[in-house]
Amino acid sequence: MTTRRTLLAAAATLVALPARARDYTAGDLAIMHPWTRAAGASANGAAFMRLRNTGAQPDRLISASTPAARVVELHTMIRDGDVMRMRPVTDIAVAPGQTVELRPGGFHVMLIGLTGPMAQGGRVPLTLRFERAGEVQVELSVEAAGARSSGHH
Ligand SMILES: [Cu+2]
Repeated sequence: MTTRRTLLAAAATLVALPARARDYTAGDLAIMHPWTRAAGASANGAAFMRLRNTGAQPDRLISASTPAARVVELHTMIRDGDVMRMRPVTDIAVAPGQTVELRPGGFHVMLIGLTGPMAQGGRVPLTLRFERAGEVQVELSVEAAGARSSGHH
């Protein structure tokens, strides 16, 4: 795993990405590349990341908060006929040995009512609360408004 991470870091350096999302750890959980999209004040936003459970116990993301939004919810996307709709979920489970991806079109942390603009290239603080790993502070790297990924995948 260490070798793989080193290779990823080297690849990121070569590509010279505009905004670099960081990785975080909390107990047995790795929170990788947390990111969001540029958006104006009072709009809604969404945060994405990968969650990897390297331990032997299940864990769950149970809530999140940020000063950047009035309300923060955990959402998934469900197919409703031929449209995709967002739906709140009570938690996002991360089983032992699993990696769960929060990404456009799937699970995301919904940022409702941004308290200010999120500018591309900036960083936005986000507190994640896990059932086992507890509270983790991360920073979202703000990518372009229409970005489909953090550019690290
Ligand atoms: Cu949503």
